[in-house]
Amino acid sequence: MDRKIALITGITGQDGALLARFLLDKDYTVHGMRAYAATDDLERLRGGPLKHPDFHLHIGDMNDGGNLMRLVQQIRPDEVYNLAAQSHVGASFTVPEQTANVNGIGTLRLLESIRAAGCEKKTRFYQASSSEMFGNTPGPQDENTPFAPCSPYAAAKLYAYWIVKTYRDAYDMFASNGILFNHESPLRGEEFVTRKITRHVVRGQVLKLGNLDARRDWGHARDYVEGMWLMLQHDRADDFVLATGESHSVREFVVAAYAHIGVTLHWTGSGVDEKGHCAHTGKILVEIDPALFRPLDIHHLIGNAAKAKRDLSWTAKTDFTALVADMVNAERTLQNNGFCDASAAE
Ligand code: NDP
Ligand code: GDR
Repeated sequence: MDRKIALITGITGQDGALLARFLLDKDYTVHGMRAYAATDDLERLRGGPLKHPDFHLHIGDMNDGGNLMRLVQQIRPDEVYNLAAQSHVGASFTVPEQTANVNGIGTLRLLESIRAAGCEKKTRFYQASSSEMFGNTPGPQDENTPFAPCSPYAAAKLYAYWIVKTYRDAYDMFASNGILFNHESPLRGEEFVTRKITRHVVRGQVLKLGNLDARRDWGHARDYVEGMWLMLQHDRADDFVLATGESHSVREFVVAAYAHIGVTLHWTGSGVDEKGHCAHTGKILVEIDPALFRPLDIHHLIGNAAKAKRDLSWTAKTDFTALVADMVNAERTLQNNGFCDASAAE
């Protein structure tokens, strides 16, 4: 059988790097698209894909339709994984137009590129949709839960979700939405709360946070990239939630990360005056920074991935405690060696 060819947008991100490894292990030829960057942004790919003979890097931008068309025409991929995004929800309030362009219209540009290359019957398309689209609709959220986005990020992702469904129905394209709940790993960007927590905990730095009571359904990104692939191996295009079915607050994540290094936290005060102290020494370890609260936030996300279990035989394999342990351990390795190979952080 011929080797399959995959194109991954957002290759320099957490999921792009992990998916590239996963597909190379399955003997795919992998083409990764990265945005032009004046500085080196290939850190996450260094541990594996960059050295692999079947891995190819391309410069491309979700805001540049001509560039996307040339890439798709040249590569003629069997599978496209559209992971590129301005993915920070808080930042989307600061750069809403940029977010709409990349996350929303960018998806349309990529779908049109597939059509323009005459690949609409050949190429299977995965769209990185998000649990953020549910907003504050009560959970557990599944594929039938009404959407109620409450950030420019989620509104843009919802446009992309619908345009994927529209192209599936209008042009009979194999185009699927993975509605993924939060997934983390040692490769998570430092601007996201879990990685920010593990970095500060390991370095013993005072951790300044916003909303401690937000609850998220946190899984391990390694499990979720497998789910993306399974969606494109299914016998028909469809939409799937991937989640663990368990939720924890930001506060619980902090407590678990500190517990993993043997520190118990003691909380005092309330609201913006709340502080987390080391129960043993009294030293302040956690403070609230009002600037980190978002204009709107989601209080509680918890997913129901029963459909993915039934149709794809997918379940999240890594539980909350194991996820926290993996991230803290990897952070320690990074601090000690100045280098963290994600493949070592299993
Ligand atoms: P990251 O932020 O780590 O990666 C996003 C990637 O998109 C980066 O490589 C970034 O490059 C790239 N990108 C940004 N703008 C452009 C552009 N204009 N053109 C080309 N590339 C661009 O996100 P994750 O890996 O965590 O997530 C992958 C996808 O899944 C994203 O679409 C995200 O919104 C979505 N998602 C993620 C979830 C999670 O919990 N991780 C949950 C649900 C959905 P650069 O760094 O150079 O800007
Ligand atoms: P999220 O992840 O917004 O769920 O989006 P993030 O880790 O940014 O925030 C989770 C919750 O933590 C609260 N929070 C803080 N967040 C950050 N980043 N920094 C802080 O200091 C902080 N303090 C408290 C937030 O208010 C929020 O409630 C992620 C991204 O990967 C999206 O791209 C993806 O679609 C969703 O997950 C599912």
